Amino acid sequence: MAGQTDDSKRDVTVLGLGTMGRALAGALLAGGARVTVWNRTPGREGDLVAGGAVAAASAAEAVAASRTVVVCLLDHASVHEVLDPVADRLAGRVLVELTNGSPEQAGELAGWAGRHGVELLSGGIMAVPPMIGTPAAFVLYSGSRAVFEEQRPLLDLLGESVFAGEEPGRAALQDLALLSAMYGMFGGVLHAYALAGAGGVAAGELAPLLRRWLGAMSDFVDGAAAQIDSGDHARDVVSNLAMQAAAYPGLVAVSRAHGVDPALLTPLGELMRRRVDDGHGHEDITGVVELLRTREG
Ligand code: FVH
Repeated sequence: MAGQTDDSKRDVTVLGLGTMGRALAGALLAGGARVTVWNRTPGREGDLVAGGAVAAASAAEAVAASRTVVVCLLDHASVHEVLDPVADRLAGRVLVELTNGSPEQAGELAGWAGRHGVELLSGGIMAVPPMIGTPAAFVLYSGSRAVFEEQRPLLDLLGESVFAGEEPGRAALQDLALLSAMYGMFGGVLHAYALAGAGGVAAGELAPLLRRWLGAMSDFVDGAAAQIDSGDHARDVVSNLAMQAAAYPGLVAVSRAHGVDPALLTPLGELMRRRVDDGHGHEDITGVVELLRTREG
């Protein structure tokens, strides 16, 4: 990166102007970057151009405009569809890939980038579009630490930049782990609203209680990490699994009795019961993680 000027670090191209791509481009513009944008379907760049962005006529033109190229498209296949034809132009530039994907896809793209002389940072956006550019947003990156540090002033315009490691798939792995937890929470919240609603309690009435309860229970995250990393699920147990497994069928039965499908609850209940049956009732619920591992990690 020798010879780079501060100005050249603030030239950035955004490929893909979906809901997220537009938010990314908007935050970069707001942060003072010179932004070039391109989208497969024209017409999505209007407000960005009004805000100072340059609309490129083609992906090739867009890539040529900046040393840093951010790509945020629907999926891995669309990334290759857009980038393969412009690989030669990307050589010597930094590609910041923010499309959702798997660790394996990130690894594949890292190989592709290496063969084409492209510096790759693979990112995982931990934000929804309105959060981009606010302190609530953070983005995970993997790739070369030197490239990450060089790009950081630009990346920080999107949200807090968190370096996940040099292994290409690491950001994607952490992103998907965080999304798994998010969907578990979404499932729990939806079940809670369905059950409360079946008994005549409106979601809006339950909401402040739910927010308070989930906030208090978020301490589980750190305690569970200590138990899981030590492999000692009997350490610092507050509510043992046998007790929880005994109470859990009540949630399922009451749901059924109120006409609410317990589909989102039953898998965890079955795992808890198996773990108790295997002799781990004195431990914490974190021992369930041992049943989720289908091969040695
Ligand atoms: N939006 C969100 O809440 C989440 C937050 C976390 C990160 N995700 C991931 O971000 C990627 C983009 O998501 P998005 O919300 O911008 O998605 P869309 O609004 O549907 O825009 C999709 C863009 O992809 C373009 N595109 C699709 N297929 C192709 C293709 N074959 N060739 C070129 N471009 C393609 C599409 O273009 P167009 O349909 O307007 O022509 C949009 O620009 C995604 O990975 C999320 O998982 C978002």
